[in-house]
Amino acid sequence: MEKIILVLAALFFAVPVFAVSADDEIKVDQLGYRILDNKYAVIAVDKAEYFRVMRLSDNKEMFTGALANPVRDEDSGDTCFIADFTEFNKEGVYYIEVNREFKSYPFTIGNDIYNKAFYKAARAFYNQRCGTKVSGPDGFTHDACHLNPAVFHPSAGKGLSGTIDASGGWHDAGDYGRYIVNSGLSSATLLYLFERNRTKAAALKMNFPYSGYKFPDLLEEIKYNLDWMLKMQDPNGGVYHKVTPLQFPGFIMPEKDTSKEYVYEVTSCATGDFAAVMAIAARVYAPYDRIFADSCLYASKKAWAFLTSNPGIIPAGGFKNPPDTGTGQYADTSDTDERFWAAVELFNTTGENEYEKFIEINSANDDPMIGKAAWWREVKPAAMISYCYGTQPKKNVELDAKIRLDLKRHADVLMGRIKDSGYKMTMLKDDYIWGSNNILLNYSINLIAAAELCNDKSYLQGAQEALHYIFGRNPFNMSFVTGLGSYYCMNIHHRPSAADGKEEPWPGLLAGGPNAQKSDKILQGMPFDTPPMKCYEDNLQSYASNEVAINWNAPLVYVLGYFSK
Ligand code: G3I
Ligand code: 9MR
Ligand code: ZN
Repeated sequence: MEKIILVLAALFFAVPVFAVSADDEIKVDQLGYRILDNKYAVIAVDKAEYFRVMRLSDNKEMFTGALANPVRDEDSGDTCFIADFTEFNKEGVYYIEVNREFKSYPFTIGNDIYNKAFYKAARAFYNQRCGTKVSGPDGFTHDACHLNPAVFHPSAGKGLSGTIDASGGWHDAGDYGRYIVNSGLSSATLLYLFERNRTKAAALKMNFPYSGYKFPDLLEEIKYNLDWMLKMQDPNGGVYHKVTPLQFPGFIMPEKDTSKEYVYEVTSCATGDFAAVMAIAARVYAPYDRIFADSCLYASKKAWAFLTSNPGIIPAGGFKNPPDTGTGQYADTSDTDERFWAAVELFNTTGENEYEKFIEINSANDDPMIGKAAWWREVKPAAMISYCYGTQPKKNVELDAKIRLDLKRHADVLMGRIKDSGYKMTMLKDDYIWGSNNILLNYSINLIAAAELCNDKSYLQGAQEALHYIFGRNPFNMSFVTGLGSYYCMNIHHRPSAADGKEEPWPGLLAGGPNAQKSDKILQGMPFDTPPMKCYEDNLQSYASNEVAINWNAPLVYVLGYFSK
């Protein structure tokens, strides 16, 4: 089935649009493939004999290969032939043709294919800024928003009354709420990229409409959110859970949203996440601003002190919205992983024995030490990896070795899943839940860590397969990132994209992806036997598969940054 996508040839010359046509049967990474890396396309047809790699400029055949032994991909229900053109490594722009009948979208073979995506996905954080006007060369803009003082919600606890300046930070997702828990892993993931890939991360330019700051652009952007997080710490060291209105606003621009905003109670999960992030920030910002770095460490230690004085989860049973509130919860019934993460990062930054002892006691029964992807509710995988990246001389070498051994075993399991899957995926059937694209990318973060910490570069090939899926090699033959690829999601559940009067969605935003839980009416309208990987619709109303969120863009930025040139 051929699909024709109209693409503006050039914005400046009003050149008539030209059409890029493709057949959905052939799925490729619409950004492309690096020169010496694995290169697979997926051909979802019942019968196919051979494929050809054709040069786009003149339709010249550049490579040809046989197609045999298709894989029945259970998670999509597709029969997948794999077109392997790995050995073809001539830079250029191509498309795949099958049986002289079907052809793919164009793609590039080159080592800088991720650079533009890295920039757009990182800049999406700037576009999510709250409390300030955002503008830029891409023409997407909103005025300053949510500047009124917030009031403490009555449920916030005794002694908390009046108003608080809770302005700033990043809008969480398609809504304008700001949530400490989700800010935690999101900010940390970006800080980890900087810490572990400093050269590339520090070289990223984000086109801010202002100058005079003293940090590399990515750190300038992250600091915008850290500054807001620091406002959310109570004098007792605990951290308030979120700042949102009572209910989600309509689909209006942020500056039009005059909803009264409430700050909600201190929670131990938020406090643990906060302590971890601020400890990471303390070491990453130290070379640029010692005073800011020290303030982060002070705040982290204060949060840790609050946690040690309150050993049980706060509130009991974990956060729940009060009856009058319908915004996001980021509800979690366990805070042990957040406490563990705080200890790891405080140890990585200070080397102090108190944290090392906590780490040893609270990992003694973990077996395996790592076997899943990190996500906002389960941060321990990120903590385990961070412990191994840590460089403190008093680190427990046996614990470090045990984590690395289990990380390698986990990576081998992921590589086995890729090998057996038609779409070369690390995902389990049960991973197709709300924000599944984020889980996929966090598996890739684990594979990158295994390559570096277990000294086996073969895992990097596996880590990249997630990017090929995200950018088009999926059942929808569509890029899940706005503004990237020939054909990408257009109707994301994102208030500025829906309210700004433009057809184009705000760029660089990753849609949550297939969600077999079918947690919205659009997904519930799908046939009951829809395979997990197909429980997605590019529909504004499908917030459970087509929203965007900072904790989904963060691992995208991390993996793109790692593989960019
Ligand atoms: O982890 C369990 C899994 O073990 C279980 O098998 C599966 C099926 O029951 O459920 C999994 O938990 C789900 C979790 O997402 C997985 O990510 C929960 O059921 C599901 O309710 C939860 O959804 C969260 C959603 O808010 C609703 O609470 C998403 O994680 C979270 O990303 C999303 O966050 C929203 C904010 O609240 C508001 N801002 C937008 C943002 C993105 O949609
Ligand atoms: O827009 C909201 C989105 O940010 C949340 O992730 C989602 C789930 O909490 O809820 C969305 O808001 C919808 C609400 O849940 C139901 N009424 C329609 C709202 C807008 O789609
Ligand atoms: Zn705002």
